[in-house]
Amino acid sequence: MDLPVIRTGGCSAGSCGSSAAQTNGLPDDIRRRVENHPCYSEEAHHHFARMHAAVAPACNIQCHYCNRKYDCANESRPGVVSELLTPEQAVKKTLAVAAAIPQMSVLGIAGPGDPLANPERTFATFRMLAEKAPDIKLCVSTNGLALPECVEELAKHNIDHVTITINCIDPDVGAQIYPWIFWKHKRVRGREAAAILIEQQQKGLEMLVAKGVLVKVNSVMIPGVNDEHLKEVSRVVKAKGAFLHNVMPLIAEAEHGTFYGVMGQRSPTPEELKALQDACEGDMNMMRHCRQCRADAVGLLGEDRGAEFTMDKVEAMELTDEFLAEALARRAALREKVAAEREAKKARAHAPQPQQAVITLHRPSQKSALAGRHVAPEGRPVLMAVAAKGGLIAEHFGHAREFLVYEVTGAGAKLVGHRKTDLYCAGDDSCGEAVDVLGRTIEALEGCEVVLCSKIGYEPWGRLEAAGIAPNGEHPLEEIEPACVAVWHEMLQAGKLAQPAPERKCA
Ligand code: CLF
Ligand code: SF4
Repeated sequence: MDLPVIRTGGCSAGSCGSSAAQTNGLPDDIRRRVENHPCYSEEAHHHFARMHAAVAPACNIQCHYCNRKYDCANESRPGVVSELLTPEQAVKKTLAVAAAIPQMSVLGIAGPGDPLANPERTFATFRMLAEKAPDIKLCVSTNGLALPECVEELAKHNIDHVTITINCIDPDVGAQIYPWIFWKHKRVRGREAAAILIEQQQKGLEMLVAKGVLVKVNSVMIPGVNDEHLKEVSRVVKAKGAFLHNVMPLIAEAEHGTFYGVMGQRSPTPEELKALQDACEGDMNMMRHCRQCRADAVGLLGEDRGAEFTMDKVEAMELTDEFLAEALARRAALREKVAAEREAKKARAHAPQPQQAVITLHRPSQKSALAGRHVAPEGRPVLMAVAAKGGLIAEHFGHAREFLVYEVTGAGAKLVGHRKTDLYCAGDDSCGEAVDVLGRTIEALEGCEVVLCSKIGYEPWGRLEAAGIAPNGEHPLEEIEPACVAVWHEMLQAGKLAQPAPERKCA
């Protein structure tokens, strides 16, 4: 059956996502559990893929940012879930994807409704897949209403990663987000509904943490409704043991037919989103690389290969035991290769950096404490957009579908978000139509001062410069963070960081 969908959050309304993605400094057992998960580890998202099995059509609540005739708000990118799958179909599709994409490490169930409002279908899918492909991690994203009664079952199925979409802990705020819930065979509305949902979410979070399950909390930032309140949400869920918090922007367009879309509720700007994520961060892991995936997403975060794996194509494949064993071996080999590359990267990162200033000290007492330590020079932070592939600056400017945005200082480069773009260069005769697309791409890069890419054409180079963004193609195939820091140092030496960021001109 074809199921058109607008998604607001597969991982429940965008209920999945984070930059805890910082895995350094974690205890070994936790690091091992997240290092190949593209959502729980920022570094992993450069190397590993996930897919979502759309087996869960029903939902037990209504969110104002979701139109279930289309898709789940828990994963907020508008689009259609083209196929609703049976558990058997979902397992076959997962095996086919995992055979074709050795980076595949996670199967998530994130909609199009709520996975735990469809427990038989959800758990049957996980059970069958675990038998056929035990190396694939299982992941689920829920609004949390049915979570407490599902915790035992989740643990029994070895589901180690659970995302709960928590948009509020105050029923008065919740009443502005959730018009109703379906609870104990009745529809409950308004503040009472929000209070029940909040209680279930918090209880579910505590129960999962007590079981040792890694919990990520997704929150949809709704300006004027819960934006300020999310700082308190972040503090509370962190105190209860959530591993990661993912604050995602509301997507509300009238054409999606959602309440917020129709009522003209605005989405946050990238600057507002970053400011809130920064405010929530403290010492909590914040996810900054979430792509608000569809409930039937396939591939690396930021790419969608779903069209390659429609059920008619999957049904035509013969997945013999031998074929599946070979696929399993290919995935294992890829994981070993990535692990070796990461070790090599870590070793390079620990080597002294030529750009860093070394303190030279004269007093003996200072020498003993500080001599030889590297100190980052001072200069203002710079936002840099990167056309990336596999953790490297490996994408042509005109081929980039998105740019990763890093905040760079002398101390390092930190991923703070991404900007989607229409493809500028289609590599065909459509170039004549591409000029407006380039303008939109430049607009999407608002706030960035530099764009790093592997290559860039003459025309976009000039347009970027005219808009006050410096194109940079001097670090092709280099690792992102060191290259960004090198560019920052060049800017520092050129005296560009003494003044405030230049004002942007119109693209
Ligand atoms: Fe899917 Fe969610 Fe699992 Fe990831 S997505 S169920 S945790 S495997 Fe990831 Fe997608 Fe963001 Fe979700 S990028 S929307 S956070
Ligand atoms: Fe839609 Fe239900 Fe997901 Fe809310 S929880 S976004 S209503 S599917």
